[in-house]
Amino acid sequence: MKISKDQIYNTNQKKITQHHARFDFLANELDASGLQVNELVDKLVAFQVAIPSWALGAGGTRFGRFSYQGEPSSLEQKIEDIGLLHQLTQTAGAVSLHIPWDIPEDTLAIKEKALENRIVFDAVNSNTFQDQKNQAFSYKFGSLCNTNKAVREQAIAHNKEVIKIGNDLGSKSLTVWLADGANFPGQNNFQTALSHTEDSLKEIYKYLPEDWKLFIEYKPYEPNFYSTVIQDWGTSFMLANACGPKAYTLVDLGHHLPNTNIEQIVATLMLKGKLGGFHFNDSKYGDDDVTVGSIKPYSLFLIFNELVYGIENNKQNPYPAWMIDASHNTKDPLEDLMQSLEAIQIAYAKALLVDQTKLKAAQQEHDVVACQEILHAAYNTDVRPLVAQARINAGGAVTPIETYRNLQIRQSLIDIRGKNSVASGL
Ligand code: LRH
Ligand code: MN
Repeated sequence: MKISKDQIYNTNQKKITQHHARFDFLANELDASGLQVNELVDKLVAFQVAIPSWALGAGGTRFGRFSYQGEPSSLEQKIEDIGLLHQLTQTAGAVSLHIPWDIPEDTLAIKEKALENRIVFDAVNSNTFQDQKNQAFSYKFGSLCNTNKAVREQAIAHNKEVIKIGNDLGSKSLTVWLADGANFPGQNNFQTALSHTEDSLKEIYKYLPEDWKLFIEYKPYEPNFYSTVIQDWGTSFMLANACGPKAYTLVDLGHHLPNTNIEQIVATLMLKGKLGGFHFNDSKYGDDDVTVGSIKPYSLFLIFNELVYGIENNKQNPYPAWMIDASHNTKDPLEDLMQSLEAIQIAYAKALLVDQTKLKAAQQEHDVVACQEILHAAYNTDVRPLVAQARINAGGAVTPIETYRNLQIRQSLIDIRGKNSVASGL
């Protein structure tokens, strides 16, 4: 299913006058404070976020899953849905696949489909946190950390298989997240588990193509509830350094204990050249995987403030990979993803407004009040006209969700796919 340029143009026409009024007002404000508005808009146009292939249907919890009608039931249909998101938002130009949930049956056909939808393949994700049918050894007691060598070798082999699949598709990075850990004190020897994990990751690292990256994702708990081998940024950072220059830490915003200062972790990793990328989402309690910016938008702004500073000052850190990792329990998955994409663009745009030179000077002077005033001046600027202008310049919708609803896209997907089509994934 595709949306025609005319459909987007016609729905935009109803909004364009109001948009121009808002944009001109903001542009004059920003111009007056010496900012290059066109440069800001170009940066937003260039900012592309990868959509997780496992989050295009309804998500669920152990207490239940309420399916969403018209879900994509094949990888082709998932790429089509990401194509729809990209047509409307112009900022969803990539997909992050999860293997084996999304093994391409026909690699060439999938590459063709992606090209047609202007979608590139970002990081591929391995999965050694679930047992597949006719799998020789279970991952119940861990994968890369398992005391049983045969289990570790099976998990290493799976990661090599995922690299091969990704390489055929044109992906350039592998994300490893391990559920490995323990539910009870005494269940695991921490040192043995960590050493096995390090040695196993080094085996996988050796298999990485020259121009690839390895992203090591950390998480404090779930599904294990006493200990997780790669529990925090420090452990991931240590393992990335142990593997080598192509290994980096991946920051999933939901993988932090309450009140963790994530923006400081981001600054530290960028200074050390080891920030590989993000899984954007939001949360109030645990790994809730809810809509980006829906719970802690100021924290997201502070993270982007460190990212903008780091991209400018830490040339030792490669350009990070931007990915969403969310689960949609009560919203239309596509509307939820459009809200997340908007929140990411808004946080980035506000961070681009921070006067870093003035901030540095105020920090030098220990003018604590001025430091906050400078951040809040940016944060309290309504940048939505900038983000909308970036979409318009790239051929997208002024208001993606409204356009999606006006064009009754969900109903069209249901008409094509039926009410009971289910997407693979979480
Ligand atoms: C683990 C995680 C990881 C994925 C999974 C779908 O919580 O964030 O990134 O593999 O979600
Ligand atoms: Mn994640």
